[in-house]
Amino acid sequence: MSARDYDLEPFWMPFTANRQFKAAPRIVVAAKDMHYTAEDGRKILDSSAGLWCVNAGHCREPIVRAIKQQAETLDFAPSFQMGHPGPFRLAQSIAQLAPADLDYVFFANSGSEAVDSALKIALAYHRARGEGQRTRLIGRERAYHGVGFGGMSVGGMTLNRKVFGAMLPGVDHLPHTHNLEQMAFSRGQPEWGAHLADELERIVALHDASNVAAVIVEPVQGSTGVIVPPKGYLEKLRAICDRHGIVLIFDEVITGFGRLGKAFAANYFGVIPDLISFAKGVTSATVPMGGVIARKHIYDAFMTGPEGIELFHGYTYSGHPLACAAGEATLALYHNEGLFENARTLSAHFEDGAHSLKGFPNVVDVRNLGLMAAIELAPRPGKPGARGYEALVRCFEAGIMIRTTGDILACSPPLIVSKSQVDEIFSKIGNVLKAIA
Ligand code: PXG
Repeated sequence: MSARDYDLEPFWMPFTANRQFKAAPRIVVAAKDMHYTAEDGRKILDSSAGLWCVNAGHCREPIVRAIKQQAETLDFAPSFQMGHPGPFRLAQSIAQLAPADLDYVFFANSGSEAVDSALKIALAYHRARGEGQRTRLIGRERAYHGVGFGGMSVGGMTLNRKVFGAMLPGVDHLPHTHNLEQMAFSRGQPEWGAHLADELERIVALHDASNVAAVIVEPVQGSTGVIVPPKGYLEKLRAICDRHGIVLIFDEVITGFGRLGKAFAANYFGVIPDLISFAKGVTSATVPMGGVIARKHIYDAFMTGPEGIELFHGYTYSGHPLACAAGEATLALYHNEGLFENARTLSAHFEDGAHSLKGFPNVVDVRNLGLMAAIELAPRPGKPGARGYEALVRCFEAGIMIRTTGDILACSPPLIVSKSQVDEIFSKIGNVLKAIA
């Protein structure tokens, strides 16, 4: 192991067992294409695209060049009462990728900010139309929408909420759709579960639709372990929202920019929300960026009001020049290299690879869509998460980076992944599963 010229101690790590990690750290010091380099020089195959975000692969030359050039030319420009070309250009490219009618783009700097922006836009939209009493928000169990107070409130991962107080008032949660008895080892969308969308009707009836502002869902739930929507489920949510004038938000922070082989999950499923939150893949994670894409009727509702500032919301770094330069170069690279198509083409092989782990020790489910897959392990009695964590550590030792949530192992490789790298991912995970009790 290389000698470190820094201390591990003062850094308070996010979402990490600090004491456990610092006792046996896994530090990466460089990355290129599909691989990280660990501090001892070992190459680690990145099967999780970092945290579901490095969709173009690591340190890609055109993106690096664009960021360098931008840093030398215009480091920062205020985005309040001023502009620079970056966000105008990038918004146009994003709107072209999004389904028709999703034409207006607001920029933030992370997925959490994107989600809170989307929730605020939904509330302000109703207010602008004279329906300001529509304030209730509906999320879903097991959802991850980031860590802001809005995203946490509509989110549904218990440990992310448990110690942070009362959160936003007026929030309900749909049931999650994960049910091992009904859908274990489904390939792609499960047949069972569309009826769970009817719960939305029940919640709306309870409060009366006139009080409900928005429903937010991840089209495929990522963080909680790749929960794929049952066939017909998203269509039902869309129909119920239409029936009651409720804004439907797809949180596409993970599913956006090619993860399912199309630009957005909305394109993939053919279900068109009113707002999309995005982040991660927009810059392939090279510079932090997030945002919201709005349908025309939402934007128009703001623009037909009285003269003046239409949306009292924004960030110092909204449309930051470096993020915009990175975003433009990233979208060009996705296009030039056909990376969404690559994801689409490879997804059947990826599905076969993931499902080849059926029957391995402790595997209770395998599920997948596009280039997302999860392998769920039975927990060790009385020690939830221990088996998953050991799998993560052993995979890293075997030269592959995976992501775990509890005892669920998740894979979501960069979209440049090759067939043989897909094979390597699942054979290494298989070897680890055979080795751990
Ligand atoms: N929405 C969704 C759907 C996400 O997946 C966020 C919002 C928040 O994004 P920021 O940029 O504020 O982190 C996310 C983030 C994991 C993992 O391993 C997932 C995320 C972030 C970190 C780890 O599951 N998703």
